[in-house]
Amino acid sequence: MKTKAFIGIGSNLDDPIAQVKNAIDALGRINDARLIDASRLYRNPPMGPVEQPDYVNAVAALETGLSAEALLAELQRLEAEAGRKRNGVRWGPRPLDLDLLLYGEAVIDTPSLQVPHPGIPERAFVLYPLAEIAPDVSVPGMGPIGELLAGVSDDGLAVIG
Ligand code: 5RZ
Ligand code: CA
Ligand code: CA
Repeated sequence: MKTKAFIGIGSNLDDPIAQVKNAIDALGRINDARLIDASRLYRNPPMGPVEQPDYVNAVAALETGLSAEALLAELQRLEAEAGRKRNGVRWGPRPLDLDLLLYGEAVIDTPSLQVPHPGIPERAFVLYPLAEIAPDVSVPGMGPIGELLAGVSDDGLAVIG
């Protein structure tokens, strides 16, 4: 069974634009995954409690035969390859963050994986690029992307290039 999955990409260290572009390429090289689409890149201020540099964010769509758990393991491998250190600072700066946003219409809630990603509804840096490549998607348990988008401001979100 092939499943369409959406991946949130973020970077705010070590040349974020290059990190995000490299990550999109690397997603397409995952075994048993094919890159279907990728959004433009968006620069935007950090959300959350930690003071840190601005982020570059994007969203990619994959078609994959991998399970959600196997895909998550591949995302974590790519984060580590980009030099990400697990230093105990939650929500701190990182050279690469890859989030499994959606995995088909699956709802998964385990200690290691929550899908849909619980941060989707309040994060403009996820919703705008996701809507760009999937304007008709509905987020299981959260609603149509158009309705979610109407609930957040695009203030501070700038398309790169
Ligand atoms: C958001 C954490 C709200 C706590 C978060 C990114 C609260 C970010 C990113 C931008 C983080 C997070 C997790 N800001 N902040 N882009 N990641 N712009 O989103 O990828 S930390 Br409250
Ligand atoms: Ca993450
Ligand atoms: Ca994230």
